[in-house]
Amino acid sequence: MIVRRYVVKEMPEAVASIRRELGQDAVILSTRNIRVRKWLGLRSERRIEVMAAAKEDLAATAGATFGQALKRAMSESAGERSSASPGSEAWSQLASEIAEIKQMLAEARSRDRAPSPDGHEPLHRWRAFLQAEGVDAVLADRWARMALGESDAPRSGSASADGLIEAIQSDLGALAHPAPIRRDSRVVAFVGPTGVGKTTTIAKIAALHVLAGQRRVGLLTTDTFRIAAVEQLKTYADILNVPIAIADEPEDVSSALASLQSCDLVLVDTAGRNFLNPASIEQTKRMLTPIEADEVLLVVSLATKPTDALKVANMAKPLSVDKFIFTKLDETESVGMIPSLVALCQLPIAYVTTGQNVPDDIDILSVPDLLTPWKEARTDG
Ligand SMILES: Nc1nc2c(ncn2[C@@H]2O[C@H](COP(=O)(O)OP(=O)(O)OP(=O)(O)O)[C@@H](O)[C@H]2O)c(=O)[nH]1
Ligand SMILES: [Mg+2]
Repeated sequence: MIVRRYVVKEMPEAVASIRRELGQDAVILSTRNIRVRKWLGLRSERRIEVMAAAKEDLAATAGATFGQALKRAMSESAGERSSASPGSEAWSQLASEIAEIKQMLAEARSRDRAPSPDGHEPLHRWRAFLQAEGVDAVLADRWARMALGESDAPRSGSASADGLIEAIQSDLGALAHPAPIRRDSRVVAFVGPTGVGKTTTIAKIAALHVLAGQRRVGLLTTDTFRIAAVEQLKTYADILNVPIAIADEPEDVSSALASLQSCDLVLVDTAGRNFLNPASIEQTKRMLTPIEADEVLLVVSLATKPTDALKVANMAKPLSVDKFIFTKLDETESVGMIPSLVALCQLPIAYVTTGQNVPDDIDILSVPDLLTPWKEARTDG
C-alpha cells in the first residue's frame, strides 16, 4: 500500500501527478483546502491537499481503470455503494484496504512533530521560522511548543507571533527586561571580540551620561594593543570633556583608577581579541582582574553568526560577564539570536546599538521590544 499526499493549486494537477506516480489503479482518499505559508510564514497561498493511495492489485481486484477507481473511492467516501457487491471477496478486500488507509491517515494527521514537505503544520512552521531567525534548535522547539500551548511550561495558547513573543517573554522571566548600568555601579568594563563596537558604545554611553549631567564620567582604556586605539578613545574624551586614563599592564591599573577618583562612573575599554582563542580570553582576564569592575558587559555584534556568538559567550564565562550589549542591530534582519543568547547564557541585555552615530544610535530595550519585527509573521493556517 502506498499513500501519498499532494499539495496542488488545481485538481487536474493532482490527478496528473497521481496517475504518473501511483499508476492507473490509484484512489483519491480525501481532498481539502489548505493555506500554505511562503516566505517564512509571512505570506500564504490557497492550495488543495489531496491524499491518494495505490496498491498494485487494488484496481485489478476491483477490475477498475484509474477513472473508475477514482469514482469508486469518491462514492465510497460519500457512503454510496461501490460496483463490488457486499459479501464478495473484492468487497471485503476493498473494505479492509479503506480501513487500513483511514488508520494511516489518522496517524499521519496526529503526528504534527514530523515536518511536512510544505511545512504547513504550525509547530513545524514556528520551529523553522525561529531557527531561520537564528534561535538555537532546542529553544526553537521549546518556544514553538509553548506558543502553541503544547508544553509543560506556562501556556500562551496562541499560534500568532504575539503568542510566540509572549511565550518567550514568560520563559525568560526577569531576563526579558532591559538591564542598563546600575546606578550603584562605579567601574564598568566592556569586553568582546574585535571590531564589535566596544569603543563606540562606550562613547555613546559616556555622551548620554554627560548630556544627562547626573554622573561624572571617566574613561579608562587598557587597549594599547591596537595602534590608534588609545587615540580613538582620547578623541571621544576630548569631545565630551571627560578625563581619560591608560593602563598598559595589569600593574598600571590601580594608579590609572586612582587618577579617576573624582569620577562616579568609570567606563573601561579593553582590547578586542579573538574570543574563540582561550589565550586571548586569558589575556583579557589578566587586565580585567585588577580592575575589579562592578559590572562586566560582553559586547556582541548581531551581525555575527549565531553559533559563533554563542561560542564567544561561552568562552567569555571566565570573565564573569554580567550582561550583554548587542551591537549592529541595523546590520541584521534576524533578531532570533537575541532571546536565544539571553536564554542560553542566562544574561540580560544592558543596551542595544543601532548604528554608528554617537550618541544617538543606542537604546535600552526589552526582549519583546526587540522581537517586534516578528509581529508581521503569522503561521496559523
Ligand atoms: N552599523 C553599525 N556599526 C557600528 C555600530 N557600533 C559600532 N559600529 C562600527 O563598528 C566599527 C568598529 O567599532 P569600534 O567601536 O572601534 O569597535 P571595537 O569593538 O572597539 O573594536 P576593537 O577595539 O578593534 O576591538 C566602527 O566602524 C563603528 O562605527 C552599530 O551599532 N551599527
Ligand atoms: Mg575599541
